[in-house]
Formats: sequence, structure tokens, C-alpha cells
Amino acid sequence: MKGTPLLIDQLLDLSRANVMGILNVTPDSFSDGGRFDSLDKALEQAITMERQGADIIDIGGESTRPGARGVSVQEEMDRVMPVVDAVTQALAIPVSIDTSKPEVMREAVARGAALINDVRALREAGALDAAAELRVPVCLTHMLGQPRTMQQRPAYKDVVEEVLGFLEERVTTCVDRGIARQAIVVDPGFGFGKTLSNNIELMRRLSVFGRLGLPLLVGVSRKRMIGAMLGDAPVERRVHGSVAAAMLAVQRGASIVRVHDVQATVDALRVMEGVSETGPAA
Ligand code: 7PM
Repeated sequence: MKGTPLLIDQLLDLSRANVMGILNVTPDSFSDGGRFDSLDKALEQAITMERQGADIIDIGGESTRPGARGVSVQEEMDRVMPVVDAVTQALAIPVSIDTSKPEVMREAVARGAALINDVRALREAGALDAAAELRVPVCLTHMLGQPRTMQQRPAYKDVVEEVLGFLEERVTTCVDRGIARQAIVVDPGFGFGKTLSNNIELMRRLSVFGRLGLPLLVGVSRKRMIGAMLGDAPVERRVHGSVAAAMLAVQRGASIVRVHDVQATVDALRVMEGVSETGPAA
């Protein structure tokens, strides 16, 4: 054992809601159409999100959209590392690395990434050991199956209890491997192997995840569930619905919301906080 673990409350102020700005560096990214595939564009977008009030920037090079195939370690490295370098150097806020690959985790943290965001919850070979050695906080997300097939008839008896049970098991596994409990964030994984009604039930009963006693991250921004609730709205019409969903998540206990539209979300959360801070409810 060497060094001390960096805990999540050393990275983010958990007394309020935090906004994680999404920086996709995939060529097929569904919501930005690969517009940020060049380094300049990516850096510019990160700077904009910081100015708009983002608390952390999440950089990802593997598309985990429903139906997507995996990418090689080399391809993910080539996409992501120049952006990790540029963004960690230019910004004051922390950077998180959205990956399931231990090689990418190690390289990104060596270059300054301060949080590992793994939608596979450190289940890939070597990922648990990499995260434990790197001593940065981790976000563990629930996903049923793999991106390529996860939306083919997902089924649960009780989606909330099953997702909760999965996250409890992953937290225990991480703690057993030497990751500090206070370095763990949990995420129910909206859209990752869930039907629309599964996603709605998770949101409706989100406060149940408070049982884990860990910070909760929610990612619903521009997702299909938002489009579905708006009568199949296309991605570019999902901004307002996404902001509403982020507010609902924070109201139900989310500490971090992962979003594309930072300014809109920050404004909505400021209004929410402004009202709740002004005095007794009634
Ligand atoms: C294409 C389709 C690109 C879908 C990206 C996506 C989450 C996440 C993603 C989440 C955490 C997106 C998804 N979603 N990490 N990464 N939680 N922790 O909509 O819900 O951004 S990828």
C-alpha cells in the first residue's frame, strides 16, 4: 500500500449539486455528430463548459451508445489522450476519464485525470486493480449486458432493487480490493440495458439509492428516454426535457448530473438552490 486515496469530497463540493460536462471524442457521438473530433474543437468546448459553470469535465473515446461496438485500446488512446493533456492543462476544474479499459485509465490518470468513470463498473479484466492502484475516485455504473446488445429485451423483476443489488456488490468488491468507500460514486445507468418504463421507474424511485450512503451520479442528458417522453423528439429537441430530468434527479438526491448542456443545467440548478436556500418550506 502506498499513498493515500484521493476521496471524492476532495474533488467536488458534495454539499450541492455538481455538473459534469460531457466531452465526447468519438467520431460517431450521437449528440455532437463528431464535431469535437479535432483537438481544438474539443478544448474550446471544455473551456466553454468550465466558463458556464461545469464542476468537472468527462472525456470519453468509446461510444457506449446502444448497438455500438467496442474500440481497440490503441484507437481509444489516440482519440482521448491529446484531449486529456490539453484539457487538464488548460482548465482549473478536474477531468474525469470515461473508459472501461485499464490501459486507458492508467494513461489518463498519469496525464492528470482525477476520476475514473466506468460504465462497466470495473468489470473488465485488470480494471479493478488499475483503479485501486491509481487511487482516484471511481464512478460505478449499472449496465445490463454490453452496449451492442443491451437494449435487446432487457428484463427485471424489480429494476430498482436489482440495480441497487448490483451496485452494492460492486462497491463491496471495490472496497475489498482496497478502494476507499469515500472514493466511490454510484450510478444507476439510465439507458444501459433498460426499457423506457425501467428508466422512468428508476427516476421515480431514485431516492432509494440514498440507501447506499454514497454520492449518486445521474446521466440522462439527451438520451432516448427523454426523446420518448416527448413523442420521439430528435436529439436536438431534447435539451429542455434533459434539464427537467436533471432537476428531478437532483431533487431525488443526485450529487452529480452528467450533461451536454451545461449552461442550461447550471441555470436550472441555481434557481432550484435559490428557492431551497431562502428559508423554511412553509
Ligand atoms: C453515444 C450514446 C455516446 C450514448 C454516448 C452515450 C453515462 C456515462 C454515458 C451515464 C455515466 C451518453 C452515453 N452515459 N457515464 N456515459 N453515466 N457515469 O448519453 O449515464 O453520454 S455515454
